[in-house]
Amino acid sequence: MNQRYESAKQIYAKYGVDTEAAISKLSDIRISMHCWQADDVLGFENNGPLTGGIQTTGNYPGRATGPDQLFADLEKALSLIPGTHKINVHANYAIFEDGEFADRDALEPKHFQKWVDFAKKHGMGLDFNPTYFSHPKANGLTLSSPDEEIRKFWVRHGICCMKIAEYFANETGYPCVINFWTGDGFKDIPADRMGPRMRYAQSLDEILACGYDKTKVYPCVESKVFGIGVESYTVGSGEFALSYALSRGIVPLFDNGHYHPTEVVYDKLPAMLCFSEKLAMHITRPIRWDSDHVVNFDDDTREMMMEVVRCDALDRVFLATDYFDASINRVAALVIGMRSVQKALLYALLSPNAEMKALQDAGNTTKLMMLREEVKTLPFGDIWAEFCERNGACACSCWFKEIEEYEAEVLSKR
Ligand code: RNT
Ligand code: ZN
Repeated sequence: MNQRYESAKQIYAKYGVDTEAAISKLSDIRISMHCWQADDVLGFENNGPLTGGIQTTGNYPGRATGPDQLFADLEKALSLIPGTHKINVHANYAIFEDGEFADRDALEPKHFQKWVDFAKKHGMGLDFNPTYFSHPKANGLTLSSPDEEIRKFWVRHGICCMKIAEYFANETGYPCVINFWTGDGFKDIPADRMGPRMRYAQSLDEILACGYDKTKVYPCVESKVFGIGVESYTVGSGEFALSYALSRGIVPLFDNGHYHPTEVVYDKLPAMLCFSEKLAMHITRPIRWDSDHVVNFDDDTREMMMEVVRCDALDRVFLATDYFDASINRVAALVIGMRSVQKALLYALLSPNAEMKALQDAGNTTKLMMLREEVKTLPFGDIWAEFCERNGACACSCWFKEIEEYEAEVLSKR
């Protein structure tokens, strides 16, 4: 018996919080871990720099190059994260056999078979993302392009990706969330703001018309406020993405780095849950801008997870991580970010939410404030440690020793 856990359990019980229920709920939550932190979003095509208004900074040694290294890094990260999760794959991580190459509009399920093998080996599901950047045909607009040839190319890419998403769902047995994001936009003031948006909507309509199993494939559209080199105008703005998703019955995706700095995603979630059965999230840490720092157990992350829990929406919100820091050990970055999301979820599950809601409804804001502050110092760490131990991961910082060993033996030799 773990004495610290037993004592913490009793303290939480005084607040009406059942720690066993919280631990068991958290054990069932699968977070979609993005594959692109391990190699700075470069993918396996090796044909150029990262584009699309996103950027990694830093040159920490040991970046994964090629599928074997990437799989090894993901495997190492997964072994240090409690629970079983999903992997979020991007289309530019297609794996070609010797000499073979397929352009983005000719990708097939077979190019992702190794991802399926990897997922099956770990009992995981896979999510997917078409890649509308880092490609010669993505120098300007993609799905919103006025050039029909370019626009159609990217529509075909979207359709290929829908098929791959369905393949992932069929093979793994878990539904596949497929997220549409493009960096389409303009550096300087556009003369036509509506045209590109009408074309983007048309392109998405053409992709979704390919026909797919709605119980297995969940298409999402991710909005954004601006990107590097795309400062004046973004085609897939917040209003566009929400209106498109709701009007077509697909899923709006919220990346918390994609809003003006004082806008908060934790207030958007409960608003949208009034209208949309499903929502999706990219959990990131924007510092001053969409900087995609590694997720930490901070106020923003806590409040977002608090809303998912309080709205009883754990089965309605698809959780995924999305960040890329090239200045630190990338495997550690994956572990820290995933564990931070789990901590935030646990913190939310350990809050006396029903009582706090009742206090709000009764207008007792004094007691509500008192409670909110008191729970901050409850022995959260003891419950987290118990959760980690029960879910096959180290509870304290000793997991980092494995990172150091891995760095010495594997990463530093690349
Ligand atoms: C970019 C978006 C998008 C990407 C990934 C790689 O700002 O957040 O989700 O990070 O597609
Ligand atoms: Zn994102």
